[in-house]
Amino acid sequence: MKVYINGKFYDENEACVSVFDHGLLYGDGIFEGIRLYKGNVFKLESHIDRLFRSAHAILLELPWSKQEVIDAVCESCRENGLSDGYIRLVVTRGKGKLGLSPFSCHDPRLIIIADQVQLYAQELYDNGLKVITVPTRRNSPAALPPMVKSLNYLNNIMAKIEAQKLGYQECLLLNQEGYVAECSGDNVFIVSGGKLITPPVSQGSLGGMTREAVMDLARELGIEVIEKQLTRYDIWVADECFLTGTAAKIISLVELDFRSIGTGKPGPVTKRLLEAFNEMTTKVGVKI
Ligand code: PXG
Repeated sequence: MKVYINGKFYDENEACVSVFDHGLLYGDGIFEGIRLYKGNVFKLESHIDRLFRSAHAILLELPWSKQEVIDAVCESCRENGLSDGYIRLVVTRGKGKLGLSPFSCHDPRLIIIADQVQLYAQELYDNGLKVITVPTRRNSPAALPPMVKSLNYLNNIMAKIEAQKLGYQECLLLNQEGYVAECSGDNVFIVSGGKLITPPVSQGSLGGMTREAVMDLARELGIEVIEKQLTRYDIWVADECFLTGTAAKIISLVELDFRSIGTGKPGPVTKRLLEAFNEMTTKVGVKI
């Protein structure tokens, strides 16, 4: 595999950054996870827009235009002969002096890894996922806004560890007020009374690309979409629940905190949305 760093491709064993890169020293940087479906990069412009918003939020000036980053992503896919896969885009603050100040860093690194994606096992798509709420709360937007896709993912990692130690693959995180925020790397939806409901991103989640796509698809299918605050109870008593994310796509959640959700099996609205989503991903996107 060839890895792109600032305009050049390196063999995966030779692709590296300095140990003085603040991305490593302080988690000072940002990233994107993007999917390639049948030669089409899904929502590429939207991902790059989000990357630039994340950069703006952490006062990281990117020396590349959006188009240059888009071209680099497509080139990385071609270089690796990919037509389906996963693109991990990372921007680090770059090499600098020891100390928190980012102002000694003058050369950010743009790293692009184009690889295969690891999915949940098919069995979990067929039967749904069981999830537990963990004690770790989602970062407060007043500390590190969850809208920033930063290299500082310890909040999510701690939550994931807590779930895995208890034998679960994914977890639900609540916000500082105890309302539903999101899962460690996925947004949360419920179906209740035929309506699709998800917490607004202001409740402490990332504005997911898959989330956005699913909301658009639901509206096209005539399903009402509502953004409102949710409690764990709302999920326990929902007709259906599912998670959305670039890696997972759409996966049904059939149990939360030992309570089965709906029939305890993936529901009809979830299935319809997944079908519509799968159909769309092969048709839209930027051709590499
Ligand atoms: N919430 C969080 C905290 C995320 O990190 C999502 C929701 C879903 O957003 P998208 O835009 O993917 O629909 C994410 C996505 C990785 C990786 O390499 C992380 C994500 C996606 C893909 C890969 O760890 N996070």
